[in-house]
Amino acid sequence: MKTALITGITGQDGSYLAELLLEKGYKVYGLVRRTATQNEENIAHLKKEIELITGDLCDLPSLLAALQEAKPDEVYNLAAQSFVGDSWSQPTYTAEVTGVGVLNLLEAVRQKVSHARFYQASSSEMFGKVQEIPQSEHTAFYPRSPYGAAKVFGHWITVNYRESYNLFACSGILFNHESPRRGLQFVTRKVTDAVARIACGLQKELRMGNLDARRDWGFAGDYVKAMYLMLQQEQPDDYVIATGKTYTVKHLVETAFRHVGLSWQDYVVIDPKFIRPAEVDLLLGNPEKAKQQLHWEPEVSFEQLVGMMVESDLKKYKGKN
Ligand code: NDP
Ligand code: GDR
Repeated sequence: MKTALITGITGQDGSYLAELLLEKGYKVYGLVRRTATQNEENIAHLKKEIELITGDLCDLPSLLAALQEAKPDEVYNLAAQSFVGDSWSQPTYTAEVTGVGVLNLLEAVRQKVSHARFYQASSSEMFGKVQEIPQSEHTAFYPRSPYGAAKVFGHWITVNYRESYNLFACSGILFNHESPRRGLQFVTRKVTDAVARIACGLQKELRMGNLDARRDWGFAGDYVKAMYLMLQQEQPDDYVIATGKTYTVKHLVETAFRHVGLSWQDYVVIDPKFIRPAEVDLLLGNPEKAKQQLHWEPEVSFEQLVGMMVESDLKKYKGKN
């Protein structure tokens, strides 16, 4: 039986990855932060099957202890301050968790379980200002936020540990991926949650930022399969994971409102509060390498994804008015 340690197990991706690895017969450990309130909604259904270890990416001793306890064959580093918008108001914190935190975990792996395979959650936000369309493993990085800059550090330090210490370390450069478990701050879930509330008579308007930004949106359940596949290859490498299709935020809004038979123009208000100091205008990934080498394909379309998220939010609010 293989053993995996997942950091960020309480997040969107952590919970889907834990399900996948349990299905494959892994023993799964999850690193969780000490919190004053319970925030384990995404993993509540898995609590009997996984082992949780308290630790923090910013606390090296806790990482060393976690690896000593779990002795994993595979380490998936999904933990991060992951909300781009907040990375301007908390830039140092974001750099420490999302950037230096990766180094802490790599160092702990090197010292405790140097045979283990390591996955780093890199991001299409590293591409930032458009250098090339579509973006592939060869596209230059030009991050546009403290989050993007921290992820570039995390990405390169992973490459550096692979080349310096011969660690089996991979980075997945994942484009936006969403699900009913997505945090409410992110644009897809903010929109589907608001559409459900509006349809149920619980909310009157939806305040949004830049509707012209374009994103390559996929389904988180599909994307965690790519993480697993990367660590099963003969050689460690980096891969872009994307759908190869891009849509505007406006199209997302339109699709979600249409799903409940409403017209978005009647409800959406532009609020400068949600406009970012610098924007990533266009993300469109080229997943060819992953298709060829990992035999990975996204299965859920954009329409299906938005429909799935609106339906899940509707279920929550129906009958609440
Ligand atoms: P979430 O924001 O849903 O989850 C982040 C997780 O990190 C949570 O479990 C959170 O714990 C944990 N965490 C935050 N800070 C720390 C810390 N200091 N120490 C330990 N754990 C911490 O993110 P996603 O699941 O969406 O994304 C997973 C990873 O993939 C992230 O690294 C993200 O940056 C990256 N990524 C995501 C993409 C996406 O579209 N979803 C695309 C590309 C990359 P808590 O519950 O306590 O807050
Ligand atoms: P992103 O995701 O920044 O791409 O990072 P987010 O959903 O926050 O924003 C996507 C785009 O929508 C625009 N936008 C708004 N965004 C939010 N959150 N709220 C709004 O009201 C709003 N109005 C317009 C944004 O300006 C942006 O252009 C996500 C995170 O999961 C990262 O961790 C991950 O690395 C990248 O995806 C790939």
